[in-house]
Amino acid sequence: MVPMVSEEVREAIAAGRPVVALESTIIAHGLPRPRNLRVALELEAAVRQEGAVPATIAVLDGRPRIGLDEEQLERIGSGEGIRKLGHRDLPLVAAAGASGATTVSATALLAALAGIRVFATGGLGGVHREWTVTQDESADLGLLARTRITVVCAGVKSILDVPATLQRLETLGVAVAGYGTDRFPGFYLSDSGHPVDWRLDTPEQVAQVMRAQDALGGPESALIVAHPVAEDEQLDPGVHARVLDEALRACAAEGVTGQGVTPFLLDHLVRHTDGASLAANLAAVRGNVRLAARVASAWAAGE
Ligand code: PSU
Ligand code: MN
Repeated sequence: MVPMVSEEVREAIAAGRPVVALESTIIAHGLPRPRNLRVALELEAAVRQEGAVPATIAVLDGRPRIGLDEEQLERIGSGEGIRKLGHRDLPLVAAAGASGATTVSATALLAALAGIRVFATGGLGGVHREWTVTQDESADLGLLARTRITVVCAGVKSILDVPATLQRLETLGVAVAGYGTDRFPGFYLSDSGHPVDWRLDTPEQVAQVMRAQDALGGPESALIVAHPVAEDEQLDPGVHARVLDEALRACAAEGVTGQGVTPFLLDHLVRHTDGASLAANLAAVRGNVRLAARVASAWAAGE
């Protein structure tokens, strides 16, 4: 199951030009159709505008693909026969010849294997509320503890237990820095209510940390660049608290578990906030993609 890297992405990697990996689960399972396909194309365009090459990652017919054309993005966007893939699913989907969208864990692994160092997404997975009962912790965290990649994200999804997730990241030894802030972002919200120990303010500073990681050696862990959505684009915190509470109760009442939990909660929020949560989610992802392209440029410039 050797990953297939598109010509454009392959050439950019070989020439040391900036490349940004993008995940596909957000397209297939995180955003409503048909808006999702437009968003996928828009995110790729934003990476290009900032001078980097986008590499959206997915698995099609058993083959991991790094860099998708429009037809392939349409397949992912249609959601038909598109499974949700964590990194543990990669050998299974390959052997089955099946197709799927990659979550943060699967995307980060495939990107790192291909030599892509910078990755942008919305919010990471993490430790779910009720973890003591369900043991539901996203595979994103464990994978980021052993993969050398820089992830630009708006923190972790606010549907999670944020302080528990921050604690797990500390335990796992994953570096976390706020971008332009001392507060850990809250995905739909600019501030999760929790502080972050380190702050970076420019793409060059992020690239410096990446170089320091490599110079130091040690465990091949990630760097999380936590970039908040602008305050005037965030979801109203009162609405967020109320609707999230309803969503969590609906999820429990309907008995949704495992991989279904995150898509269920995100969809519930979209439908019960008149699209306001979608607007905040998109604003966060757009900002992250642009920042990731600038980080990739600063990284490429220093090599
Ligand atoms: N960020 C978003 N929307 C999403 C996700 C992230 O803005 O849908 C996806 C990512 O792919 C992340 C996944 O890896 O949700 C986490 O799913 P789980 O909690 O099942 O591990
Ligand atoms: Mn889970």
